[in-house]
Amino acid sequence: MKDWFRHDRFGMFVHWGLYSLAARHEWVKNREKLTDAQYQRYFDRFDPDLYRPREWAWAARSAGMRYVVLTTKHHDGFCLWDSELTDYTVMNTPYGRDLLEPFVDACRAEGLKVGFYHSLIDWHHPSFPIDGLHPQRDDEEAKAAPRDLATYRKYLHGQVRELLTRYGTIDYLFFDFSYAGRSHTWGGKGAEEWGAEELLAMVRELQPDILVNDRTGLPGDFVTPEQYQPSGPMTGPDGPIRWEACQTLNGSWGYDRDNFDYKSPDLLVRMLIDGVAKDGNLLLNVGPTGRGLIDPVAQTTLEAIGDWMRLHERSIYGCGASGHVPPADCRYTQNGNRLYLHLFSWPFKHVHLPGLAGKVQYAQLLSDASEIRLIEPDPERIAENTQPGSQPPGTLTLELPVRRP
Ligand code: FUL
Repeated sequence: MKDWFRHDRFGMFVHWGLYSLAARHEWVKNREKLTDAQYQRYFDRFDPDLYRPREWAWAARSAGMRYVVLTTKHHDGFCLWDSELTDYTVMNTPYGRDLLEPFVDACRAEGLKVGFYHSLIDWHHPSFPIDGLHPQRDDEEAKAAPRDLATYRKYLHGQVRELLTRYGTIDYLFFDFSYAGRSHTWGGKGAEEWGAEELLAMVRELQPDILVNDRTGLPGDFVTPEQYQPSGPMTGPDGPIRWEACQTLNGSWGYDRDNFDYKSPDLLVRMLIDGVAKDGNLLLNVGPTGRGLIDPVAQTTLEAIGDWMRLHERSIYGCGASGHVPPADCRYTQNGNRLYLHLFSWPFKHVHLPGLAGKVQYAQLLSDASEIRLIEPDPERIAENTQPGSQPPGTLTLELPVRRP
């Protein structure tokens, strides 16, 4: 059941909430130490009149993504659904309607798996401790007020219950905030503070087939390297570990109007390939605007990735790491006995594949199915040094078109 994740490889992350109106990073409340009263201006104006989740789902699907993960609640505590446990929800903004139901419906209509992101930390809840990462960290009066963590824990668990009981099958859950290398410890050990064991047990009971990440501080079904590519396949004591790199388009998860430091489609495609070559997934983020639109640069980027995927998806879906070692600046992805060679830079004519002599029956360009000539090592030519390049024995040579097709 959970194998869809390894098969599908590519998903869309959506960071969307009140911070999309500030339009300067999803941590704006924290970075600018905004009080609840100051942050309220976004709540009072949250009215995404152009919210059409079918358009998001279509954009994801056309880019070759197979699942979408939406922030149900980010660290600012704002809830995108009609929670019975707080008034701090979309229902009390000018928009006044649940955002998750149409999202879930849109994903299903496009045949996409449905994922929820949910923050374990909450800068709005009155019982959430004010630690060094809280926007009110310098407010001595607020810090002195008693805060009952058990109350917050109950709230957190209750909300997760709502999310997992109201919208049918949810395939994926991304809890934030503890994770290897940046474990969040507000006066405790993270996992204990938010009752991770109990929380995970509830999640598994409510949605037996769901995949959950490891950011509760306890092991989960997959790990989530953030904004970096791991150096290779991941393994643990019980064998291979599922992993998924989450990456931004421009360094910000939430809509960041003045930030044009976008990664190119070419780089993003290479990240996707690099991940699959290391047996991992890519969850690529978009931060829609406060009106609910994916901004034009992100849109164009997704379309360009989609163009590539249309011709090359066979080298992504169902593929994983290969036991063969690729030449420099190349990656292999493999599905059964099909080996896909990805060239990050295009050689002038020949590419040499150590260890593959005698092992390849046929080669073709994936983009146009045109045959690629195989040059098996010829001992005589090696002796005369007329074999293309002087390659070690066992090296297969491919003759490529001079111009990248
Ligand atoms: C981080 C969060 O703090 C970021 O805002 C973002 O949601 C990222 C995916 O996870 O830990």
